[in-house]
Amino acid sequence: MSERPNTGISRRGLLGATAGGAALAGAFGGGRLALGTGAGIGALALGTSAAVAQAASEGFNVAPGQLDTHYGFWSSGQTGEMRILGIPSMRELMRVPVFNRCSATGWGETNESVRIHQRTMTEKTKKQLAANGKKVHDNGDLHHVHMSFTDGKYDGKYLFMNDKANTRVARVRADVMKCDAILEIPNAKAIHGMRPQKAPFTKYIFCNGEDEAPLVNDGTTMQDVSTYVNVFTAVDAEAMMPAWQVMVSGNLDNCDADYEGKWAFSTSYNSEMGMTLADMTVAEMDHVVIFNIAAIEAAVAAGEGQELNGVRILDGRKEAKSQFTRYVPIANNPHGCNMAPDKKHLCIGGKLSPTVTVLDVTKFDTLFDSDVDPRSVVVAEPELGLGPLHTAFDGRGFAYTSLFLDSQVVKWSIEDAIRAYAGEQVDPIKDKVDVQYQPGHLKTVMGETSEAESQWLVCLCKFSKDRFLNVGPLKPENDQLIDISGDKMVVVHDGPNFAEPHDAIAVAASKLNPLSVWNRQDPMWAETRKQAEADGVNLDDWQDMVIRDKDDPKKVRVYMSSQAPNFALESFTVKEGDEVTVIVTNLDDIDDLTHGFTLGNHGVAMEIGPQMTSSVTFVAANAGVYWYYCQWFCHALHMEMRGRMFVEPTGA
Ligand code: K7E
Ligand code: CUA
Ligand code: CA
Repeated sequence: MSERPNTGISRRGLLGATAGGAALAGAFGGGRLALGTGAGIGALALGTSAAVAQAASEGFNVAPGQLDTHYGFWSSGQTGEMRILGIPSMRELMRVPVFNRCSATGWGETNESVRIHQRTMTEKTKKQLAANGKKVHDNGDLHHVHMSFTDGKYDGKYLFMNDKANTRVARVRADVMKCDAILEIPNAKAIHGMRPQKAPFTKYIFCNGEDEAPLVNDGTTMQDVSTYVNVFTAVDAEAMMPAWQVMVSGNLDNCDADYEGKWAFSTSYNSEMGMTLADMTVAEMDHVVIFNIAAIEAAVAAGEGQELNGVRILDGRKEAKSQFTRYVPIANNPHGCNMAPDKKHLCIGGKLSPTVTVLDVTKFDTLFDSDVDPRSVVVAEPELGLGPLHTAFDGRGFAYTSLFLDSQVVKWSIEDAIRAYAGEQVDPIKDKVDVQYQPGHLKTVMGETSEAESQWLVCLCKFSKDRFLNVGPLKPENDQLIDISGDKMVVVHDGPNFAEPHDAIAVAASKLNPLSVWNRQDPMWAETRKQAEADGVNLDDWQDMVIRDKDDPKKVRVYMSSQAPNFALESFTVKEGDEVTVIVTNLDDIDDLTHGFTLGNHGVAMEIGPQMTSSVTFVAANAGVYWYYCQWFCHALHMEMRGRMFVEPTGA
């Protein structure tokens, strides 16, 4: 299908020999049905229990009381949260709500979290939500989590993540592991691929818009596909605001950035700008877009392009022939986009093609300097197996590619692939291992940084099939831990996971040092603090106050501190129809002493960590007595940590 050297037809050569794109897509989708017949079950490479025992002795089995060596940060797909796992134990350590509504912590309901949700919300979104009686979106589709970088290494400061469902990007502070910013990105649609700039530091978050739409999406040209565009966005990582945007030809899937801070690159599976599956797979070749950051920044500074919804947007489409972009043809419908820790090689997963295309990023300057063949930057294109999606890297020059259709991970040598492409007789494939089943992303520890390690690979499988007890029609996914320290890969652990982690990163524990107790001055509740000051309330001291707003007598603010096992207020009284804000400060200042506030029959619950202030606003619609209680077990008398809200009938 491309001009790559023919490395011989194997059973994995099937796709390369098929002509029709739609037929390929059919084969791809149908692959899961064929699964049961031996893609994995009979062929377990795991067979030698000696190998497993050896791996265990090398430390995958983290004993009770022992700590993991690495943090794993997992996406959760349509659940909308970020998860923290320990590696190598694969124990789930924490869930961090981001785009979802969280029953335990009140995320999406507390005033502090609603402010974060609404900070950059567009008027259109506000209108959409209000029409449905909502304050915030309470779903998200979080595919990718990545940490901020300094000089190509994780700096332990932030984690960034995308929401494909509602076109957003969020940031989690690594000091408290809480979301502190959500950005709704204007002009683009469906943020999918998302990566921080690796060097010299994470100035930008690069965000791919996956879905095409008219740039001014007001319904006037929606039937005219020629007015549709796709938009690439650079977000200012510190301000969490859009910095600039570039219109591109084709859609955008996954992205990554280089180790010099010069380029970003994105795969496109729909260079055709097709609206149907058949249309999206018709072309022999799609492409990777290369973004020239210096050229874009210069044009933005010079005021080129247009300003739309507060963002400067440049035209980087093919026909514009700008210095902002170059398009390198890649076999039909590529997916993964992974920069190797050697700082030189970019690997593009072929998906419908059984190949991974290796590009030399140090040659990208030549694409912008002259009219060379864009394929001249391709230095290897090994045929690896069926359905290559994503590639991970260790610190020894090996790459690991997930083969969705083959349900395997293939280990290969980048250097040998380059030699083979140049005509030498060398097989770049070093090992294959069966995984259960149909892997998407896979990650080595520290593998997307210049400090890649060579011990563990986590493979996130889309199907668990027969690996766990049957829990009904909805099955867990299966995240497998693979020991990659030896010549042969060994699967050492199955980790069931709920819908639906796409991607994960693994970070050495030494890179992080989260707080155990909040700083009382934390900006998370700065607005709440301002209101308290206006009300004459000292949030840092014992508070037991009920204040009725002078200007709006329907509004009541209830301030109460908490200290195990007491709320400062054993009861408070409001009137039917009042808009009540309850503000709770946890004055306990020791490790792991979280309180909560749950108000019976009001849909109200929130977390109040040590030294934290949280608040929630609701309307007391019905007269009567309602108990509130602490839902976080905090003390021998935790059950007794409760009080009453009296709601007086109107007119009382
Ligand atoms: Cu990173 Cu799942 Cu969104 Cu590939 S994507 S699998
Ligand atoms: Cu405080 Cu339970
Ligand atoms: Ca295509």
